Amino acid sequence: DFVPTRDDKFSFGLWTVGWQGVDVFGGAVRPPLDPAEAVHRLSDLGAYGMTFHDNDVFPFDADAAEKERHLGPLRKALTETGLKIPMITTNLFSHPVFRDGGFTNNDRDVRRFALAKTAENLDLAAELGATTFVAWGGREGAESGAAKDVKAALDRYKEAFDILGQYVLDQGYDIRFAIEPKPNEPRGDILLPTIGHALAFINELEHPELVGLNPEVGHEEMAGVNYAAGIAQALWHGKLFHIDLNGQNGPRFDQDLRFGAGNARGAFWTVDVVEHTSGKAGKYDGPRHFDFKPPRTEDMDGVWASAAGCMRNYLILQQKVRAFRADPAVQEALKAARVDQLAVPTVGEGETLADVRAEAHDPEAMAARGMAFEALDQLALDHLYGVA
Ligand code: GLT
Ligand code: MN
Ligand code: MN
Ligand code: MN
Repeated sequence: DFVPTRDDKFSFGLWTVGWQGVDVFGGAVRPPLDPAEAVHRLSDLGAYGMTFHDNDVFPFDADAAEKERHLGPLRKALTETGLKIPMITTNLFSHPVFRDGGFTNNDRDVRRFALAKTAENLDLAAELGATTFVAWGGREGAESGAAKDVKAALDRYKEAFDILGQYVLDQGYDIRFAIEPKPNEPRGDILLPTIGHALAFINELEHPELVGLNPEVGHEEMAGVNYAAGIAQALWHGKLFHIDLNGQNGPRFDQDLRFGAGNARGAFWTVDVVEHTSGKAGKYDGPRHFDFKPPRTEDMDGVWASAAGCMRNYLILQQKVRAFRADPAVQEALKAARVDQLAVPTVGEGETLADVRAEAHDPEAMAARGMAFEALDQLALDHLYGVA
């Protein structure tokens, strides 16, 4: 049981299992991970895809020949295993040149360099068959007030997506962009800090249809908001292009725990939304992508145990949410909670607001009815805690 297969569509960032444990307080605790080995290990564990930043695979200053020296073995491993590259992203945050960000850097030269670096990586994405291009703007932001003219920065952010979107169209690439919000870390305040900010921003773009979201569990929880509700809204807008699954314990530094660790109840509802939302919102059918950091306590065995744990926890929760939805007691409790009524338009077909106003309303009678949500939620917890 709980053995992942390719059909589960699990994918991992190369930078997750490849994280050497470098943090602000200490250096590497693990050796570098060869991308080709990562492909084989992830494939053996049951993943279907791996994702990466340009500089996870080849160095920042690599020329064409050096890039190919690094890409060759990766391509070979992909062919050997059948593992996919569903998503690629650009590192616009590690090199000192990006100290003030890429697309919104105050320094125009840096912005032009960031655009060129990203376009080059789009070519690679198209070549490797990636259809999603994540844009995490971790360095786009500021620590202080006057340093960043937020309105001008948003002009430049829009300019970048407009130009890159046009490039994708001109090249005929089958690629869509997915913005990944985050409230802070590494910058004091990051632009497009939450799902909501990013959704509103996308409406201002020249090609909004090309741009959606890659929400991360931990990033939304750092902002104190509900991830499952956030991705449900992104789905409702047709903008859930990709997801970063991991674990977090409330508003604190970005923990990037393995999926299912941290806020377990939040993880239950996350899987419920990913697996079951229907109606106007439709269903998410993209990769179940894990963006976690195996804790610095672990050696490489611990890294693979942590990666396997992400998938195992997803499958455990998938079984639990399915059992929850199928449980007759739950279906009864959903009715008692009038969840089905919410799917019915408030004003019926052929009716007008005037009909509603003309109707006799009895707010005291309505007010007397409890919502029966606690009994329903207890059934959910019974399923989550394994006693249903
Ligand atoms: C970085 C960040 C992640 C993003 C990655 C994509 S890089 O590790 O912390 O949340 O998803 O750029
Ligand atoms: Mn994170
Ligand atoms: Mn991260
Ligand atoms: Mn992420």
